Amino acid sequence: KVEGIQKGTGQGVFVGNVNIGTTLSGSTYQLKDGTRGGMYTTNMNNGTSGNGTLFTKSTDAWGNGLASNKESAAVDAHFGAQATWDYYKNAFGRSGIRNDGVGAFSRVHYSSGYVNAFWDDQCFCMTYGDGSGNTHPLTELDVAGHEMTHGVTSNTAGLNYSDESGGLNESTSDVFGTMVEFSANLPSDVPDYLIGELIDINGNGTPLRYMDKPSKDGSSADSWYSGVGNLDVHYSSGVGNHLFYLLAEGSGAKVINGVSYNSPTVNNITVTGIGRDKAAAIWYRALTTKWTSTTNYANARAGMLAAATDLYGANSAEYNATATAWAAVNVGS
Ligand code: ASN
Ligand code: ZN
Ligand code: CA
Repeated sequence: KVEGIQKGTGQGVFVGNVNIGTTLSGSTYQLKDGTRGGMYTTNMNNGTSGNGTLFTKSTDAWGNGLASNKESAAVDAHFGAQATWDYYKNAFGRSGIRNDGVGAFSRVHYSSGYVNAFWDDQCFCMTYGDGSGNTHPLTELDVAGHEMTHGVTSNTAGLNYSDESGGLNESTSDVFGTMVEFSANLPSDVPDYLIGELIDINGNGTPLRYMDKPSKDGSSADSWYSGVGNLDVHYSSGVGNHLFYLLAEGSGAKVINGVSYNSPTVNNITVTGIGRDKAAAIWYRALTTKWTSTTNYANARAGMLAAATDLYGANSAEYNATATAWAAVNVGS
């Protein structure tokens, strides 16, 4: 084989069998994408500082699907970074998190028993813990898309991570994490409007969040009220997540890829969905050209209406659906 860009095979804990971008250097394969801005994946080996050690091996087949194989979570993370890159590139022509052609790197096996994942603007890197008992890595695809979208948000609107803007920041990450999941359309991670449905973070098989009816998690807001911004940002995000679900799919009962949803609305307003690609396009345009660090939910509505006008025209069906969907979560009705 010629040195340089390769297409390897991987079996992740959650992604199943996938193709991943790798590199051949001498006779050693590296978990480093020869395209997509050179993104790569490293092993923290339970440490918490430094950039970790690049995964390398003598063959180009990585992981075995089991969390006990240290490469498996790396395959998930590497695929997650690749799928997030591809989604933003294909949907919006965005080249990486900063739109500068540089791929972020990913670190897996961070700390021990660490039940979280996070984006860091300073290292321009993604980090994943191995979860409870080091047997449930946090390397699910919608989590990868969620976390890397925090980088997109901080390089665009810069939504402050508190008050209503913080909820909108979190919601932006859930929206595009979900869009990444739909775009990858993996048989072993069938796309849905649930967040973290595979990592069993609650220990009882339930997902972390529900976009059709956010209050199903016991804490998130389904609609706006004065003071919603005082909630933790992972709960005030419910207003935005519910708005996105309604705009994409519409109100009421619906089955998508075998999952049943039932999305309520304020005053029983009926919302007819415009599809997730258009809903995401309106959201992305608002995020990148309308919203600022202090945008609250009322401002978010105004920005999305302006974005819908730019993309589809004033009083287009898409504009009107955006207005109706915001009213259905008690914003600007
Ligand atoms: N996983 C958390 C989140 O993205 C970590 C954080 O950065 N707050 O919301
Ligand atoms: Zn987040
Ligand atoms: Ca999901």
